[in-house]
Amino acid sequence: MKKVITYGTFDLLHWGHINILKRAKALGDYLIVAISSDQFNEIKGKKAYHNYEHRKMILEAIRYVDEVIPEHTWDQKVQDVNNHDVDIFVMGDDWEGEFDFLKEHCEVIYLPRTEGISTTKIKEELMLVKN
Ligand code: C2G
Repeated sequence: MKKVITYGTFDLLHWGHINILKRAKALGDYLIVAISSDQFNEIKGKKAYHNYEHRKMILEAIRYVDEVIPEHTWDQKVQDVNNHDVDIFVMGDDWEGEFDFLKEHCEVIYLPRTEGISTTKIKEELMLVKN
């Protein structure tokens, strides 16, 4: 069984997120998503609209996702890959090269981001509507 893992906040879930989850799952048989905890989001300088529990619930409802685990730190990826017997690590190419250190543990694939959508874009456009 080929296992894939990807990481992210996945706030205000949108079709760009679904695109990468769909493509990540298509690379193997089992997809693990490590979703950023609220505390880790603070470290990333992100404030998610939905809290960790709700973002986890939403991701677990997606047909492409087989397992959701928490992401607490930048440097848990090697142990995640080893502990979960992961074969492929996938991220959007806005992270191109950032996680190449994982190449000695698993395959590392950066997939093109989906253009035209982002959580930030959603928030900004909703602000305009409100005002
Ligand atoms: N993504 C995408 N296309 C978009 C928006 C996001 O392909 N239009 C991808 C990102 O490249 C990332 C994933 O969706 O691979 C999740 O995006 P975020 O929730 O913004 O995750 P991020 O804050 O980049 O966290 O340790 C890694 C970090 O946790 C990544």
